[in-house]
Amino acid sequence: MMTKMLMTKITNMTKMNDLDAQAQQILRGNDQGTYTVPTHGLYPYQWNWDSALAAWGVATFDLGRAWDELDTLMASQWDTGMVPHIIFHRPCLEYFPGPEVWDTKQSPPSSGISQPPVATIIARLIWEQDPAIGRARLSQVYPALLRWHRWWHEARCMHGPAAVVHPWESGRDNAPDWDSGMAAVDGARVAPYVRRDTRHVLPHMRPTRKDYDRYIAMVEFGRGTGWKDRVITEQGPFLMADPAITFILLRAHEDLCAMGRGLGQDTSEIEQWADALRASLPFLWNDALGTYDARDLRSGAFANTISIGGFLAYLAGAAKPQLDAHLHRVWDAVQFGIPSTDPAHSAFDAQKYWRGPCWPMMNALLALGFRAAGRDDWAERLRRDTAALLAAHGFYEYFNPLDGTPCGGSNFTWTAAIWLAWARQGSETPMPQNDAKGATR
Ligand code: 9WN
Repeated sequence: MMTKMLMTKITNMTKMNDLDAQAQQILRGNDQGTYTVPTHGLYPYQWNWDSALAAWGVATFDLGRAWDELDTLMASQWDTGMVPHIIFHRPCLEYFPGPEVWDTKQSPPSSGISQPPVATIIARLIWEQDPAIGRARLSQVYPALLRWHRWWHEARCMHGPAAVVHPWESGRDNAPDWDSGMAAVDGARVAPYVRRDTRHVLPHMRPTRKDYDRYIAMVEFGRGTGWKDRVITEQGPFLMADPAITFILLRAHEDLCAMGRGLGQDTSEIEQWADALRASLPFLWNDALGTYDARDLRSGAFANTISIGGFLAYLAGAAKPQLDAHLHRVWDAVQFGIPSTDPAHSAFDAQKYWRGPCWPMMNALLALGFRAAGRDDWAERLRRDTAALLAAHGFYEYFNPLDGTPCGGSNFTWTAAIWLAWARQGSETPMPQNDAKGATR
């Protein structure tokens, strides 16, 4: 007779297999041949860090296709070295602002700003998965990654830490981290426009109209300069130092060095960038708050926000005891994973985009950091939290960290990808019984 434990184990394994199949199906369904959209409708183009995470997930069942994803992303690189945050491979009216608003005059058409350089971190992970196949594929993308890192160093790290010229460049679009910088942007004079995002997702989960006016004003400014980085960083309406990109870039520099050495390249230039970037970390340390904090590079003011931006310090071996304390306070305050903004912050909102929700892809990056910091126990706790969340609620863009309510887009690429590449690992994953209620319209 089968024991209860054995039956539970078999049930759990069946559920795992179902979830694996579902996740693969989502990635295949969002696959456009040589790149993957984050989700149909809401985000119908190729996004930079989404694509990198897609590659990580796809690598679990088709390594060649995973490398193709990175190739397509890097093929959109500008002559300046910048790799854009959106690549508009084919026309689609479902998204605003589209290629005509950005008007970057690139081929393929793209946006005029970048996104966190997660692609380098992922390239190393999939290279190490099979170094024999990876070596040839890596030699193709390595020069482009190197040029992109040089661009970060020259075009965005001129004040030390990595700066963003638009909240969209941070990937954490409407995090309270950007509120003070956003307040200085005049959105009152933007050309009339129609939003498309709120046709796909409930408006209370998305940024406000006022936020959008300012986002578009920043795009109009960039377009007016002909997308000249120097003019945008010196005279643009918004310039803030982003701890998250700074830490991701530090980790990416380290990964690029490892890959460069593996290819027999001289990596001294990358090491110098990394040294300079690390030396800038004290500038981001908000001692009064005990965290790394976003900082307005025009006024010097801190954002005064405890968020995942600061927690990514583990990824760069830069954590401190005060940060450990905040991390655990914030983590213990919610049911699922690590919330994007401190629940004690006055701007915390459990369902509004980056103002509080839990983002499984962020959990995956944080867990990479915890492992690098030797905190395998934290990484495992986070993995189990994330696996339980996805098993109960499905593959949505992000979630309410208090009760797991799915938010944003459904059938979401990066959530499916991190399930396959990270969250599903290990047999101890708890498998709740309840089903998801969709967030998308
Ligand atoms: C603007 C695609 C992207 C993510 C970002 C996320 C959201 C876009 C938007 O969706 O941003 O880039 O229109 O809201 O904030 O991190 O890459 O998933």
